[in-house]
Amino acid sequence: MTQALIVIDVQNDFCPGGALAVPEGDQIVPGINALIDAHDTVILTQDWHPAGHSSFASSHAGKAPMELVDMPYGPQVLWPDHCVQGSGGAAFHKDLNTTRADLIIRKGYNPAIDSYSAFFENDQTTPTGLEGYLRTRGITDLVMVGLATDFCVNFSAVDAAKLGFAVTVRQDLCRAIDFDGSLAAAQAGMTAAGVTLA
Ligand code: VGL
Ligand code: ZN
Repeated sequence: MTQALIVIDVQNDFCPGGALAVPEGDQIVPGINALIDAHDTVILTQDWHPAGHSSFASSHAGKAPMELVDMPYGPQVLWPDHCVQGSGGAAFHKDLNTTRADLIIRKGYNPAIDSYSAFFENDQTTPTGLEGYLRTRGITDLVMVGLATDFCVNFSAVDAAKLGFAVTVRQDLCRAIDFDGSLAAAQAGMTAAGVTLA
């Protein structure tokens, strides 16, 4: 078995005080650092949007954060401006140990398409390249932790399972936005996709 740890979006904007703060988002950092020490292969993801991104409510006249819009690729939740490329909010939490990361994969850089998943943009078609990276390195098993359980962790875990990777989500090292039942739906969806929730 060749295993990688994937640390999803542990960035300032998803921590308390950030633009899209996930409750207790910062509390998972010490546990994630311990897990990083225990893994040979560590990959970090970073939500990385250009200013004016189409997932920002501020880009849609008359729309507020958490409202839905119809995009060409389907319904999209609108968010507060967050993780703008190069901003302090897009930086990793200051206590996250980023030193041992083999790869930092950025996502959400396409102005017209959001990307919750580390594997495919929200059109569920455009690849980020992570699948090829993992396969060419012979990695078969993935452990996922980070933010937010019900969005980027969920979409990454389900896509990875669909691609044939063996996926475990360490829920104790994730925190959720939990908006309108999204956490329960995500847990059901991950389980149905064959993801192990630990
Ligand atoms: C995320 C909403 C928007 C996440 C990213 O990391 O879960 N959620 N962008
Ligand atoms: Zn985002």
